[in-house]
Amino acid sequence: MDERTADVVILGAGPAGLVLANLLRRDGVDCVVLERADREHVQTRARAGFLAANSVRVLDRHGLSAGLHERGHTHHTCEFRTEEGRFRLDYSGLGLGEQHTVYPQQHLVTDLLAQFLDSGGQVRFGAEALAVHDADGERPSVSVREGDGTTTRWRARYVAGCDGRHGAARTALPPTTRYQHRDHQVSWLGLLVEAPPSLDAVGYAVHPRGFAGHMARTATTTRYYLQCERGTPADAWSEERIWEELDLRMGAQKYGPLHRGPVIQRTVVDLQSDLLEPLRHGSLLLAGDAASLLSPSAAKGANLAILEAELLAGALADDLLRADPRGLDTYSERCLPYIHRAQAFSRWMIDLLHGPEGRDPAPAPPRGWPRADLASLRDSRAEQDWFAEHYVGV
Ligand code: RFL
Repeated sequence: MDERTADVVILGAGPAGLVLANLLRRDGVDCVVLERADREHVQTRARAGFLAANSVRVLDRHGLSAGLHERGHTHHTCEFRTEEGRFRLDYSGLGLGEQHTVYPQQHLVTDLLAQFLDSGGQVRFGAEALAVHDADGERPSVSVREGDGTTTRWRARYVAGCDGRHGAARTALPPTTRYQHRDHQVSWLGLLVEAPPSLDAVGYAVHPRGFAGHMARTATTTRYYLQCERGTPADAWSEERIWEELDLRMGAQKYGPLHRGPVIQRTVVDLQSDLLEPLRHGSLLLAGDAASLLSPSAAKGANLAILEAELLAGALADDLLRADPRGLDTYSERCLPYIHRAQAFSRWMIDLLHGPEGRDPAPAPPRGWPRADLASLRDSRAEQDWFAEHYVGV
């Protein structure tokens, strides 16, 4: 078997792996990124779009933000709709006064990849990590199936598991790892539509037929969500039915028509969250979705991934270049408060946006009937400040 070495082997070329790779390379740490998919796939996978102010600060700090400042746009308003009425919150004037930058994840990933490769960084596409070995010890290794079908073994000082929820890093964790998982019993049909945004705000519609959401992506694409029954296949609804449901739930008749266009991507997301604790197991460190999964209800996953990647990069550089292990020793405990807050807020958003129908009837929503929450969000400045701080923050 072919053997190779790098000080840090990074599994996965998503936001977590690529921010980490860029920061390590800039610090002069020897690293390689192993990515299961091909480059085209990685650069076109449409997922997140809302970057928190802190994510932009991290990317600014490390010279990784030129693309998002050039092509992204800031966003600071959300609109809640029910059958009874609607209200808007300009969250840039609430809480900490922060706003989002809308920049599709696939564009960010494309930028991060280009910067890493241009600086001489090494990404092996089509290289699937099969297993992480000896994570307990000082010389972990990763067995990898390369694109041509051959198997290689990468030896490292550290392995960074940035390979998402179904990656190899999670399977290398010992049984002592604490695993918390929550199924929120809600499913969304996520749609990417080739049409300009229909409103200048994130739209959240709480409707007896289920939740509907509207999120800008670019001048010509918009993401919509429709709550659907668990188990609904992604292609079950015709485009006609999709637009009927969106019109109805978003109150298009009352509040204005939605810009229609072809649905260019559809996926069903079962809203779930989980956490593997601690985030470090010997020489294996987790970041991004590999460490904790968040439901997309509050748009936190990519933002946590960026935050954790920066913390991990600093800790690895301190250890490898300056023989200072403190950052790695405390990596997990420094990340956990951010994860806990993001998960708590995402849960709160799920309760806010969904009625009891479509949810598991067993655990009652902790905050009661969601419209009471909506009313206090509409009327209470204290509630609005709290919302804004958590909505944009990580
Ligand atoms: P990623 O992006 O999943 O990247 C992991 C990479 O690892 C590769 N991989 C492997 N490579 C080698 N060997 C293996 N064995 C491998 N197994 C997997 C994969 O091919 C992939 O390239 O994880 P990362 O970097 O942790 O980033 C996490 C984010 O992608 C995720 O949290 C967000 O997309 C979540 N999310 C959102 N987050 C936000 O902050 N704001 C949003 O607006 C937002 N919208 C969303 C979202 C997620 C969504 N879905 C699809 C669940 C909207 C949606 C619809």
